[in-house]
Amino acid sequence: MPDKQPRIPGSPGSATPPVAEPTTPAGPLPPSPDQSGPATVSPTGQETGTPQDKMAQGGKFLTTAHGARLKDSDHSLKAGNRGPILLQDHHFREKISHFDHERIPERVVHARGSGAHGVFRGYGTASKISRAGVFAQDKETEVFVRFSTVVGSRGSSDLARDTRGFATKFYTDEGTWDLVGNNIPVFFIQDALKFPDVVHAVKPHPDREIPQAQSAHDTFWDFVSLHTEAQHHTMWNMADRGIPRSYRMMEGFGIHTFRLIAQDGSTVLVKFHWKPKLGVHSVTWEEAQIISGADPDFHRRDLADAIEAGAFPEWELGVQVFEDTEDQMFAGIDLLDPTKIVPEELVPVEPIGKMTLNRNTTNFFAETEQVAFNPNNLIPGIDVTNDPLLQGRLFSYLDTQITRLGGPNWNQLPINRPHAAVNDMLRDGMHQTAVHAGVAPYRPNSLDGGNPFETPDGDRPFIDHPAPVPASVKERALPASFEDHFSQARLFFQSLSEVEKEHVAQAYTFELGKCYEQAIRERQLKALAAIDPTLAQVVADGLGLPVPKPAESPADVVPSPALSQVGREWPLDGRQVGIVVGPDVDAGELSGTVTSVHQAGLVPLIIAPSGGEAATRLLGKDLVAQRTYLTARSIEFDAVLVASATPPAPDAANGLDSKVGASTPDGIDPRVSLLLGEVWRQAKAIGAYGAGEDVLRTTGYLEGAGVVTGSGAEEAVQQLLNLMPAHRVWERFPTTGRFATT
Ligand code: HDE
Repeated sequence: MPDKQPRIPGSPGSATPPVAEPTTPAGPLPPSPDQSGPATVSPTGQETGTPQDKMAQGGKFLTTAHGARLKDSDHSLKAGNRGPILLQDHHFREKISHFDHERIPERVVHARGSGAHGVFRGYGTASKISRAGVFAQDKETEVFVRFSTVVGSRGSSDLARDTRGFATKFYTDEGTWDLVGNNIPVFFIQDALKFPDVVHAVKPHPDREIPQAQSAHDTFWDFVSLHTEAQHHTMWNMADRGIPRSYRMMEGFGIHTFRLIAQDGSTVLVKFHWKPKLGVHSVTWEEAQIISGADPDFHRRDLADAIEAGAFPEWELGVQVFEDTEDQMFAGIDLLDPTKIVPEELVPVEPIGKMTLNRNTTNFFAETEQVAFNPNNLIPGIDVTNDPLLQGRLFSYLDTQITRLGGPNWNQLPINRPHAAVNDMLRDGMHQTAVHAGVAPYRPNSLDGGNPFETPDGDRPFIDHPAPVPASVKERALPASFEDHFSQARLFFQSLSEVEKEHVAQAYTFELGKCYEQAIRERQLKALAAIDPTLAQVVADGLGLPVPKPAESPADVVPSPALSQVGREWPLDGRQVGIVVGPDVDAGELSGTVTSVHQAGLVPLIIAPSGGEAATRLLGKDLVAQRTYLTARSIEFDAVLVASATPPAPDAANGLDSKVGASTPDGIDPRVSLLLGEVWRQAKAIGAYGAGEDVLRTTGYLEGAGVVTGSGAEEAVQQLLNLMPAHRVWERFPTTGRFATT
């Protein structure tokens, strides 16, 4: 890699490979500098002092799993070179048998995910309401975060319209705390007993196992239109929140109300919020669809690349704090109902710490796949409430890991090991890796000196808070306050900008249009009419159906502007700028452009007619073409800058590049024309300088909103950077006026 250009993340391995197969035996290469494995603690949380690079494979030579060196791994042991394989070929049997068992069951939900290591630093602001040490001022705690989609299987696309998981493991010195949340602050259901129902409904149909990773099908809409407590969550899914731009640009929510306990035993109720430094942003539906074909690993790549580039993703953890009253209500909102939010305008989110993700995983399976979260993992100072959804989760997670991770000792997998000393009396079981000492794993005992002892109050035990349980009867019922299924769906919709409302209407129309059964569409339209008659009307028009009359008029709601993504400006860390160049590009000027983009904290990606030595001849030895007209696609760029003329390259002639449509303006490579058309529709900033301006003129984009030019490269880059903090050129999105006054 030439050294003038910043290193572009994503290269495999930590060293550049030679063309010829290496012949000198050497030890394993170190991981890339951005990577790290789990902390080197023992299965029971003792620091081992083992250096990270001594944790995995060692030695120069290929061995069996038992360490015997092998001479030949290309040929099985046979009775003569034309004969059958011999049963005694241990290397063959071991290699094939292990391979046969490489897969473990994927998660029932949240199978597709991506993780990273980081650190959480407390601000100290929560210390007065919680005794948890993790919140203490400047206290640093290691974390591991796994983001996920809910519905799809492990290999599904990152950009399915779906809720995203946002699960954080805090390895605190008082035990592990798991905050297992989502990017949407409400859930589909109110009672955990309904979880298998909603999941069975959204998963592919059981007969044909289609569609994969989608909610646009009959069983999903059948369920949510009947079980209308799902309508609020569904509204968020149909909004742009269902297709995030990046994991780095998502909020996270604990959803349930939790209880914090202070040093003096006093309590408050809280809702947890993660606020991303980069703001909340989404892709367009067109982008989501292109991504699912062109780069299904889009979110996974974005997270890893950003960390490798040093653009460390950051979130502030905040809490909405409520008095721990007997009725657990706030302003008429039942705090135990997980389908309700409390608008931030009513109760602001108070920041209590910051999380920075700064290390990529070394091994996806060992870390991201084997990590096991559990809402039961609580620490002194943080406790649960009686939210009926949370109560059910307290059973499910421990149970699911036993199947998924093959036994009861999943806590001992390196990524799940606590960083606090463990002295439990759990023994034996499948895959036991701790070598427990002593003879008396029972209490009381005298043979092991009475160890381990129960913790006295002064030594920070976890105390189940003695919350009063109201006098009651056993019944299968929810409080009456849980019966309002529509007013907050309306509140959310009414809080969106006009463009965002158009997107919601489009999403409903698309999803319901994909259902085969008209009865299901009609039933869902009824629910929409109860939420927002204008939305119901627009969707009904789109479906060619009459709009139902609501049984009663929709509730009066006060919008919460904090729920909209439009109208603010955000930092640009790690955003990608595509710089399109043609055969006449001025390499000196281009070098300055690349440097300016990089110095602003963004990732410049040069898109040249071709790569390799041809690109070196064009760009000089200091610059590299990271993309070619053939490989580039609009979805990976947050903005595009055209730096020269872009005449057709030979590999597009006669329809050779199949992504190109038939017609293109004269003198422009059809791939460049396609790229500009897509970024235009996606409302991204577009810039040009020099002969690049003619490219925009010829393609018809020069005069449009959010299109900037400069007398020189420097000015063009600056103007482009000025546009980008708003995330999109919002005025470029078409609106119909249908939602102008609703
Ligand atoms: Fe989960 N959920 N869930 N869930 N959930 C799982 O646990 C479950 C719920 C969430 O990256 C499973 O280890 C029930 C709400 C995330 O590994 C399983 C109910 C919220 C993840 C399970 C819920 C979540 C899971 C599957 C209804 C947001 C992925 C594999 C009571 C607050 C964690 C596993 C990761 C995973 C059960 C509802 C978030 C089956 C029964 C509400 C982020 O145990």
